[in-house]
Amino acid sequence: MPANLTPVYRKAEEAYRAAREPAERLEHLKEMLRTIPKHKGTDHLQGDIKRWIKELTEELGSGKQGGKKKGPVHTIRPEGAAQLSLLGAPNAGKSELHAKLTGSRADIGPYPFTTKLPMPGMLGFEDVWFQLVDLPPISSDYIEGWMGNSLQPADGVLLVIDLADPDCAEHLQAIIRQLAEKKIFLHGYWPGLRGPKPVPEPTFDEAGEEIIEDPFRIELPALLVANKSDLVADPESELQVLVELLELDFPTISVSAKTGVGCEAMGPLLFKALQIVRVYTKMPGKQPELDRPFTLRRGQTVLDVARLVHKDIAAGLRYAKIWGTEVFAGQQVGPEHQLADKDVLELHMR
Ligand SMILES: Nc1nc2c(ncn2[C@@H]2O[C@H](COP(=O)(O)OP(=O)(O)OP(=O)(O)O)[C@@H](O)[C@H]2O)c(=O)[nH]1
Ligand SMILES: [Mg+2]
Repeated sequence: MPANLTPVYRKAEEAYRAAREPAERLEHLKEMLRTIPKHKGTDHLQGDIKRWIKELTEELGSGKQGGKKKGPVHTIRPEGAAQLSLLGAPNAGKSELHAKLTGSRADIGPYPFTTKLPMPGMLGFEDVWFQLVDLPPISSDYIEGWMGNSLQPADGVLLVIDLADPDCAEHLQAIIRQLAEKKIFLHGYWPGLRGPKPVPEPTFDEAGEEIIEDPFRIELPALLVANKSDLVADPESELQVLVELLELDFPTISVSAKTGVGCEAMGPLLFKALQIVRVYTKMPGKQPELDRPFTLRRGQTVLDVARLVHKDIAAGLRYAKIWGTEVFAGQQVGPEHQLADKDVLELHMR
């Protein structure tokens, strides 16, 4: 990636990366294209930006003529504490697992390529909801062109394999290769399991300019979900062999979507892996609202909760009173105080 990119461009790029709504991302992409220095060194990047603008414009059905027919939706708007996408080879059991975990009516078929479009569903754990998105399969010779778009809002991936399939190692390698071609990279760093992915040391080109990362690269933590455990005699050792053979560094879980064995562990595992923190708010002198927590991640602060409540509250926030496991009851804390699971917060404004 060439450097020599202006601060204005970098700002647009940062905004693009932070945006989750497709319409918002499209705006930032246009700003990136407008502000990118136009020279040979940025040709490649300009091409990428144009391609993404085209894809998103199609996705949003807002072609130049305005009257273009709206196509199917490939990007699911995130809801709940996190969005997890189900990826895997044809017939691995993604849809059956989706149906089992979320109660969805995902199409399930004993033949490959049953699922054609993304389908959301919600998996509950205690008072937290995770959004699971069932997706079409990836095979050695096919991946949907819009897969990158679809994975943009995802917080993580459930990489579903059919443990009973003798070709499952090859399928897995093919999937990783197909994703890499779309600049999608899976890793095993879930913040609550192995800690967050280390930030690489900066690298420099011959001219001493910092080489910056490709803005369109997607990196996601993945969980290897070994499905159809009901069809193998010893799922754990089978899984172990596969992990060692392919030198995979993803955390694993073995399940049977058919019998439900192992499925109950998914919610608690995601909760831990993503370091979800639940926060309940209360009004002074009133009981906290315990039915609907705000969900954040470990490391997020009182100010982040205020932002979730309302931007005016965030703007006027002075301090909070807090009840929880890591504080004195009713302790007064500032906007930057980091929250712990099940904290109760009373926000005070200027
Ligand atoms: N024995 C057994 N069969 C399963 C299990 N999970 C799924 N199946 C079966 O495997 C076949 C494929 O399941 P699907 O859920 O449609 O697979 P998929 O991965 O969504 O397939 P595509 O949509 O083509 O990518 C169906 O016949 C399911 O009933 C399982 O845990 N055990
Ligand atoms: Mg399916």
